[in-house]
Amino acid sequence: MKTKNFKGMLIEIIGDPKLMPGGNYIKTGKDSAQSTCILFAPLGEEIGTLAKYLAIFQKHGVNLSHIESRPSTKVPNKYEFMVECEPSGDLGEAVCELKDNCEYLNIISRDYRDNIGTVPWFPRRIRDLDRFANQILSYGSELDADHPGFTDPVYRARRKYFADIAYNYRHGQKLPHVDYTKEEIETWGKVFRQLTTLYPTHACKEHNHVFPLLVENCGYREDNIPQLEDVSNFLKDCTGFTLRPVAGLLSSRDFLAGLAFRVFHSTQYIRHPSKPFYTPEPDVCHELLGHAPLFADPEFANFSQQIGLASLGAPDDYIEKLATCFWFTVEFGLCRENDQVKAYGAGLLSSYGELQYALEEKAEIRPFEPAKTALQKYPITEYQPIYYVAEDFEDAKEKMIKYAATIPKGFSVRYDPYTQSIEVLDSK
Ligand code: HBI
Ligand code: NLE
Ligand code: FE
Repeated sequence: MKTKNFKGMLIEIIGDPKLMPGGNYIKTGKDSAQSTCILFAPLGEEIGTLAKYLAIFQKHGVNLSHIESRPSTKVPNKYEFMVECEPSGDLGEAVCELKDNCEYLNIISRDYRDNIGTVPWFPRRIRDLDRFANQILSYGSELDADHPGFTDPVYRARRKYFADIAYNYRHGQKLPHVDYTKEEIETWGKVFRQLTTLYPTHACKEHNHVFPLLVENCGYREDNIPQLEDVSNFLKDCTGFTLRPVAGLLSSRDFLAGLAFRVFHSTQYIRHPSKPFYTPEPDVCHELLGHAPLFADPEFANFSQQIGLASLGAPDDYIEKLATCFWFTVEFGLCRENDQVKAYGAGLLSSYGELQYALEEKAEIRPFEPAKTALQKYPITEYQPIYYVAEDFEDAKEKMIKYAATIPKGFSVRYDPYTQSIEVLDSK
């Protein structure tokens, strides 16, 4: 969406990276609603010119809350900088001066005031998802000091390797094939062996139905980490869902938008071997053992896509509500099966520790009711104190559709699977 901003300069607002609440490993930054993010590439060949650019912000009194340099996606062999600016000083002047001294510059606005009266940008065609690659909130190799892999140089190098492949992936390419190391396969093996002892009693029937098919078709085994490509092809045959590698954490807006296209952004690295049974971060165990089986279920696929469609162009506060609904369903949902409660949330199905805990009846359990569930706060680095129970996926989907109708948008959207694009219908 093109819009005027910063003293009439034409800029492009690309989404609104909103973050998950709280957390240790997963960076949340400052109040993202108030900060503005700028991406720019230095002029010429020199690298290490960051100081020169930082002086421009200093001159205009702009405080920065985050500074990052990374390979440019636009120009090969070039670096770009990403900075997050607090609302301070004369940002307009700083941007003008920067623009004159840059190869390119993009403003990714995170300021509500810039979006008044406009609809946040959203992808219309499946290739538009390529835009998210350079809007990662934290690159998959930037580990926080409390991450179990923080002081492990081998692990960090692997995380960089995985982040780089995902960063360079574009729609239509073959999904990158990875040779996992012996240690990585051992970690997967531990997770796989323990979880598969619980699935028959703890996982929902849909998960238990699909799992043997993944064993048969996609190389799900204790001694093999399946390839995203094989799993993606399998899902495509079942429900049209596909996987796409992702270099790090996406904003809720971007992550949910993928679901509108039946695209699931998947990490490919594996958790650190010291914490096999619970990690707050998504990893290949979480994506392939937790998420993938359910995306093969038609009702669950419909439900997930509905959350995605509801998110397109939704205001920020509703993105947060939808992300919360996603959290308590797709990530940590429980469902009723006869007179029992089973797990269908991927965060449970990929954590041996939390899967046991969630069904021990120590945590509080409430019925899934989007309008209420959407307001619940939750921790992201420890077991959930509250879980929500769905009757079944169809019921959850109907409820989501009703809830989505309450989101203030001046338009509605429909997905056209033939063209893999979103049709926008102007009046509701
Ligand atoms: N980004 N890469 C990635 N993986 C996720 O699982 C993920 C994300 N961003 C947000 C998110 N999950 C959700 O918890 C909601 O905010 C949508
Ligand atoms: N806690 C989950 C696990 O250990 O597999 C991952 C959750 C990702 C949101
Ligand atoms: Fe997940």
